[in-house]
Amino acid sequence: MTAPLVQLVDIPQHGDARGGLSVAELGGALPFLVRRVYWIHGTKPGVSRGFHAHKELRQFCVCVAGSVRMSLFDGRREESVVLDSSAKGLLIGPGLWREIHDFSSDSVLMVLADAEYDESDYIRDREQYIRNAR
Ligand code: T46
Repeated sequence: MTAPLVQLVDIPQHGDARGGLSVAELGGALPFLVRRVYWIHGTKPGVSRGFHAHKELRQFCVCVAGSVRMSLFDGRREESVVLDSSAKGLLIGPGLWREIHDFSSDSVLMVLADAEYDESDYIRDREQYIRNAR
């Protein structure tokens, strides 16, 4: 049995009558120490992003507003998931090609990463990625 590419994690919810509060902490929803946070917002209509893999980086993606579709590819199999809830985090380990499509106009995709930005960790050439994945 092959492991699924899409790994969704439940994020504890502590909302009450005042509204929502979601928590991702080490030892809870988060399996790694966070060294960087970024968020993707204001994405223009029809735009897709990503189109790369990481050699080492681990990331935890939460769509905190709106929705996006994340597609993951390991060189053989492709799986896709719609992220539309701040109660679910998508864990993306190293070595997976990712593309992000179908951004809603109000989407905010927050990404927690286990390392600082490093362009040398990216594989941005799909053909090279597929060759390496074999
Ligand atoms: C990923 C997906 C989900 C930085 O300077 N620092 C950063 O931390 C990041 C993430 C980006 N940048 C610069 C590098 C580029 O000049 O911002 C520009 C846009 O980055 P990029 O084209 O890589 O953005 P996406 O949306 O295609 O990919 C991003 C992340 O880079 C990537 O790690 O997994 O979101």
